[in-house]
Amino acid sequence: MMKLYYGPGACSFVPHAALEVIKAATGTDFETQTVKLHKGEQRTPEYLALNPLGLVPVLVEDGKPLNQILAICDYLDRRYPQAGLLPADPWQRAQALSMLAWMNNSVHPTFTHVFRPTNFASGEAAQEDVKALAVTRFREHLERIQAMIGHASPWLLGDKPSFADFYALVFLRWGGFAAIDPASLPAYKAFVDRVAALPAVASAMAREGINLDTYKA
Ligand SMILES: N[C@@H](CCC(=O)N[C@@H](CS)C(=O)NCC(=O)O)C(=O)O
Repeated sequence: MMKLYYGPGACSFVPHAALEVIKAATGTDFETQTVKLHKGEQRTPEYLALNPLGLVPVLVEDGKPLNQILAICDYLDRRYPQAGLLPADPWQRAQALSMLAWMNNSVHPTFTHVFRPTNFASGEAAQEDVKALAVTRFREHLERIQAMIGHASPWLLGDKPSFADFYALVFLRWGGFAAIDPASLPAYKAFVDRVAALPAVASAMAREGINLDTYKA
């Protein structure tokens, strides 16, 4: 049985929600293992054997680990095409991967600068500066996603909810932690409410023990 290692509220939510979609579409069950990032569980020798970078997610299939969200998304789609997680048409599929690559290699690392400024500057003032600029850049990314949502039909990758929608939910939640008020991105917020109401997404959120209410004024 496939097993996903995830951190509650982390980017691992993207494959987690996808596994729930696959389960609903095909009956394929999966196991999960929580990795408490704040407790450093991603740096134990056992975990580093699965992912030497000490990051979630890891998908284990037949006892073998697969790292990196994009690779996991591609694998899940090819293994369970019935779930319709990525478009079948080659051009549409490449466009979908383009959006996911941008989310994974640009939007996501911008937030890493907000969350862990100590990784990017040594002095306290410099860290505050890194964080403040990263919040500005992150907000710009959220506005780009809001513009993409304006063209969603009805989901970001087309007629079926998928990875990009789940990533969009994760990013808006993270924005709340960075004091970005979701009410200031109303179309984005309405979209995420719609994503969160999907039964597969609601199941993954319940298992992770997370909600959308991360913003504190
Ligand atoms: N590019 C990686 C990014 C993974 C990543 O950044 N994971 C974060 C959580 S969102 C993590 O595990 N952080 C733990 C840490 O920094 O110690 C992927 O796609 O899997």
